Amino acid sequence: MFVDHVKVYVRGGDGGDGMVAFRREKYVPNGGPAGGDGGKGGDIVFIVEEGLRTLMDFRYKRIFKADRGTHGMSSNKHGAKAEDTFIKVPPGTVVKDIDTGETIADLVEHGQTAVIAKGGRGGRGNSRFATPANPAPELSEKGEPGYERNVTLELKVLADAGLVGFPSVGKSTLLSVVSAAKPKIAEYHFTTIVPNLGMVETEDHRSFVMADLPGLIEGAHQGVGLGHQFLRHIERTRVIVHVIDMSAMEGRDPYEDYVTINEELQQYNMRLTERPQLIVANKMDMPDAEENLAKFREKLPEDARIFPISALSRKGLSSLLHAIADLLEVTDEFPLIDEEADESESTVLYKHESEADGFDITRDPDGAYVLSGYAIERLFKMTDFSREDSIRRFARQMRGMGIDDALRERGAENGDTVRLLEFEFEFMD
Ligand SMILES: Nc1nc2c(ncn2[C@@H]2O[C@H](COP(=O)(O)OP(=O)(O)OP(=O)(O)O)[C@@H](O)[C@H]2O)c(=O)[nH]1
Ligand SMILES: [Mg+2]
Repeated sequence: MFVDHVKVYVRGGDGGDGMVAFRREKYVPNGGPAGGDGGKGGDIVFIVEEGLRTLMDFRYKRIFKADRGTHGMSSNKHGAKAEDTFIKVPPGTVVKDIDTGETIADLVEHGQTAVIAKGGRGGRGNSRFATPANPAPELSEKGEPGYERNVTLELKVLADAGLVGFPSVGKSTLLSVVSAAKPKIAEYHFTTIVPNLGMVETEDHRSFVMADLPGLIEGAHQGVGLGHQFLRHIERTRVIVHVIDMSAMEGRDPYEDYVTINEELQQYNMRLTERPQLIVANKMDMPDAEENLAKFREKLPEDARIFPISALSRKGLSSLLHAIADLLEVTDEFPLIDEEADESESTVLYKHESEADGFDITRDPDGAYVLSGYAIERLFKMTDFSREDSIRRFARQMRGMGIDDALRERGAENGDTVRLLEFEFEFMD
């Protein structure tokens, strides 16, 4: 089975915890704070590996977590940063955040990388919290939790020219005779289930990448046949090479084939029809082909560019390749069609970051106030509640975020229960 669309959960490593420690030196009874910071958690980084052609590897492994940073140590030793976790993806992988719908990365070139989930920063050790008023704080932060997100990976083949057409019209055969690619060829339909790429060189030494795409049939845009998962690949090709079986030996009319496929392209996405298209009349070695071609021509506009070939007997190929190369020279790259005006370098933007300062207050059936929100939960997870100083700092920060005021506004009074994640505390006015 060909996998070109998967959902994956990624999570950066947690930061290491900061340490509470004090210097212990001979003859110095109470040394200053000496707790080191925790190390940063590892990032989840996607990296393009040229040799990969599918997202098959993600079929069974869909959860990726990076390592956590080491905890801070005494004598102001900082914890080590965790190694980043690199995950290989094939060229043409588009990564989207499922929650925001935003495209995070468009990974094209070999070795290209994108941070998909950042590791959390290390918690600060108590040395960092020393002030003149509190020179020996019993206070350190826990590591920041790693960032997490659910993403989809979509594979969009990167090719200059894409072969489209009904099944068995000879797309793979054509690719096999103009490039070194060895796609599977057979007379049954849907022989090709994975797009194949081949490097084509014209006689005058111009080269381009040609993709042999799985056959399309009526209703493909709605998922019929191998469905529109393959139409997606066409989005990336600059020139469409529309292959038609002129022998009509399967009983279909070549002109109707032509119309049907173009309608599928258009229904899948209007903008596919903006792409320059060449028509290849294949199987011209067959008995009725000339006659069929003449009828076909009549129904098409005068200036339609039709290239009669026989992929099997290798006829008519060089003028076709020249024409494709010429067309590529005057055709720009197409941007990803479904991109929602997203040009920003947003490699690491998380949904919760945009709502970083917000928080929600709801009520449980028992009347307790329930606090939620990314920032407050993060703060909570980074607080070491076993220490007085840490608890006091947490209370200060909550006040700073406006949470106390908001609770009061909602009617909270002294002694009321407030819940946050799995913990409860009393509201104190
Ligand atoms: N006579 C003749 N047969 C051809 C020609 N090109 C391809 N064929 C035959 O047509 C059949 C289908 O060829 P493929 O190249 O597998 O067709 P395809 O378009 O890739 O088909 P799918 O992958 O199923 O979409 C095979 O039996 C080929 O040998 C040609 O120029 N002339
Ligand atoms: Mg094929």
